[in-house]
Amino acid sequence: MSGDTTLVDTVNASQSRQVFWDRDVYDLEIERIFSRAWLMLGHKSLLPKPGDFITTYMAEDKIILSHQSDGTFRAFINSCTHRGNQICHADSGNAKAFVCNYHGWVYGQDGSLVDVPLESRCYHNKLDKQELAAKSVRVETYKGFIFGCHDPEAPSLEDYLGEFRFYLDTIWEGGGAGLELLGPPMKSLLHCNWKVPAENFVGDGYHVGWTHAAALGQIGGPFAGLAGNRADIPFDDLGLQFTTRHGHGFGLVDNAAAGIHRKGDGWNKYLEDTRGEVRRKFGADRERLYVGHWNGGIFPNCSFLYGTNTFKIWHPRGPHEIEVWTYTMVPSDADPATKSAIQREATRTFGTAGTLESDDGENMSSATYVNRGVITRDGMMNSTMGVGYEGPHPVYPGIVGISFIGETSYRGFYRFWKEMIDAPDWASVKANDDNWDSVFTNRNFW
Ligand code: UNU
Ligand code: FES
Ligand code: FE
Repeated sequence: MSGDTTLVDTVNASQSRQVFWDRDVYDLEIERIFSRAWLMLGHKSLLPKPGDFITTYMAEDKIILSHQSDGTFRAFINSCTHRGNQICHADSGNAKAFVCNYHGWVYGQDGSLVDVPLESRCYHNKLDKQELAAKSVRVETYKGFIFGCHDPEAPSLEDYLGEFRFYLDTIWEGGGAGLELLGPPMKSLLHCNWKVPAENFVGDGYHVGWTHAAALGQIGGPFAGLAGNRADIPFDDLGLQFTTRHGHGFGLVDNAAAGIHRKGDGWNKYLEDTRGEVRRKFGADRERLYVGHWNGGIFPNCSFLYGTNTFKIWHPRGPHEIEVWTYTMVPSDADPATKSAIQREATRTFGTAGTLESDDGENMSSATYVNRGVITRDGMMNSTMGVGYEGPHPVYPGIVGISFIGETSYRGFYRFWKEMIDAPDWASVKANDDNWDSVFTNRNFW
C-alpha cells in the first residue's frame, strides 16, 4: 500500500475505519509516521546523572537513551550488531557500558562498539568496530523533554513542535522551573489501535461528561457540572480547543487545572503562587492557559492531561494493541510533598487502574475490535463537531475552536496524519503544509 488519500476525508471530516484495523495501514504508519516524526523518549529528570540510562521504544523498535559524560543525551537501537540480541534488558540504571548477554560485545554509553571478546584471536584484527556501532537515533531536547527521530531529513525538534511551543512554553516553562516527569512509568497493555487514545486525548472533550459521568460525580469540583451532559452546561464558555500545523493540539477547560484532583491543595497553591510570574512572562492570555485543564497530544503518540498531570506514551504493538506508559508530570521546583500528592492523584485517576483510565479502556478496545466485522469496517467515522465554529485567532496560534467540546483538534490530528501518510519525504510534507490551515474554512470566525 502506498499513500492513500481516501483514508481521511478532510473536507467532510471523516476517517475510514480501516485506520483502526488494517495491517497495511499500520505498516504504512510505521514507515511514514513513526520512522520520520519526532517521538517522545522522556524527560531528563528520568536520567539526571551522567551514565544514567532508560530503555524505551520508538514504535516497536527498542531504544537505549543514555546520559553522556558531556551532559548530552544519545539514543541508539537496543539490538546488538553481532547477531541481533537485545543489548540491555534493564528498564533503567547507571552504566559505564552495555555488555551484550549473548557473546559479550561491549557498547559505550554512546552506542559505539568498544570491546569484542577475543577480538584479535577470533577476528584476526579484521573487525571494523566503528562500522559496528549500535544504530544511532537523532536526539533533541525541548525544555528538558527528550525526543528521538530516525529521519535525517526531518526538521529540527523546535520546527516540528512549531507554533505548539507557544502553548507548551506556558506549562513546560511556566512560572517556575517548569515541569518534569516522575517515573518509572506504569506499564499496561490495552487492546486497541494507538490512534484511539491519541485522538481521544488530543481532541475529545465530548466524552468527558458521558464516559466519565460517574467518576466526575464522585470527584465533584469544576468538572462535576459536566457529569451526564446536563442541559445547563455552558458549552461555549467552558474553554477552547486548539490544533497546530503538525497535528499537535489540546482542549482547554478554563480555571480547572487541578479539577480532577480531589486533594489538589498543594498543586492549587503552587499554581496560585506562580501564575503571577506566568502573567508577567507570557501575558494574561497565556496565564489563562496555565490555570486551565488541558487534554493534549504531541503528534503522533504522546498524550497528556495538564492539571491532572498524567503523561502517556502509547507504544504501538501491531494494529490492535498498545503498551501504555504512564508517567506523572510535576513542577520541578515544587516541594516533595506536593510532587508526591500530585503523583498520587494522577495515579488514582489516570494510572493503570485509575478511576477515569478504566472508564476509557473499554471504549478504546471496542472502537478497535468492532472493526473485525468486514461490513462494519467498510464504513467511515465522523468528526464534524464544530466545523465552521473555528478559525485563526487574534491571540492564539494555529486554529482555535469555539469550545472545549468540539472536534477541531481531531480534524487537525487526522489532517497531519494524512499529510505524513501521503508524503514521500519531509520536503513534500513541508511544501504541502505551508497552507495547512486552509481546510479550516471559516477565516473570520474569531
Ligand atoms: O478523559 C479525558 N481525556 C479528560 C478528562 C479530559 C479533560 C478532563 C478530564
Ligand atoms: Fe460516539 Fe458511540 S457515541 S462512539
Ligand atoms: Fe477519558
